[in-house]
Amino acid sequence: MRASKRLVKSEKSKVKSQETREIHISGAEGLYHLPEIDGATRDYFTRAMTHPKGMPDRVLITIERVRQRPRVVPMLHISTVNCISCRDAVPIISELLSASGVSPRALKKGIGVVTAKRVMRGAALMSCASAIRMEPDRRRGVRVSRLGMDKDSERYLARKLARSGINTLTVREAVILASKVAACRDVVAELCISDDPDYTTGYISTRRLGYVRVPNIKKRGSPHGGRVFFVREGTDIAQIVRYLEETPVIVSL
Ligand code: WAQ
Ligand code: MG
Repeated sequence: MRASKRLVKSEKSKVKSQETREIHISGAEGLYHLPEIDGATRDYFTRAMTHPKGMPDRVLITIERVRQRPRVVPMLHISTVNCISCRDAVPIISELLSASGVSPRALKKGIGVVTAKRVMRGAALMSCASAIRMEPDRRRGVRVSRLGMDKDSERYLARKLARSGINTLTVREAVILASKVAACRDVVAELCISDDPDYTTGYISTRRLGYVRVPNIKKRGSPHGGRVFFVREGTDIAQIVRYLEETPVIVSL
């Protein structure tokens, strides 16, 4: 699902390039069995129409048959760091990502992406050492799709999150996405900040550290956010993009 809104005239004059006229409101994707599709489509529609970023004037819901058997990847271990103010967030993120092989340059540029004025629909791919942007379309980014979780793992995850009072669709979907991304050998780490103005918890994730939640990663009310996947230097980008966008993946315990 993808919901967007065109800017009105007065807002338009402030933006220089044509493509920025459409703003991204929300997007979501999943893997479903045929009998679930009717309900899932309605849920996506409701989400599109009730998003805190406003009312969209275009909602696209694409349904595609997937013939390939999904690859099963492990769910990341979940933890939360103590971060009481957004001033503390950068040092915390820096320490975690540096320890995972992200260079200071890539770190700085990556933070720039997730705090930039213009919110991308997908994620940036960034070389973890040279900080070069690698995604084919830098305006759109790479959209992770065809991902889900098996029912048993979903129940386990929901119970686990409920014990910490964080059993929300937002967290469950983020854990699933981060687990699919982390299972890609050529991705070193992920950094995520929600673009929802009132959602101030972000995360960093790596195969080794797992899914590390960072509360107060941004100021309340900020409409900025995004995702960066730091990739191994000199890797086959087309192959990574194909995995993220097209390979069906089920996250499991
Ligand atoms: N593929 C790639 N990038 C995406 C995708 C996707 N499927 N979905 C979202 N993004 C990018 C895009 O640039 C968005 O602007 C940005 O991420 C944020 O998306 O444990 O809700 O859906 O409490 O706003 C983190 C949960 C929630 C932390 C993240 O992201 C926690 C969230 P949002
Ligand atoms: Mg959002």
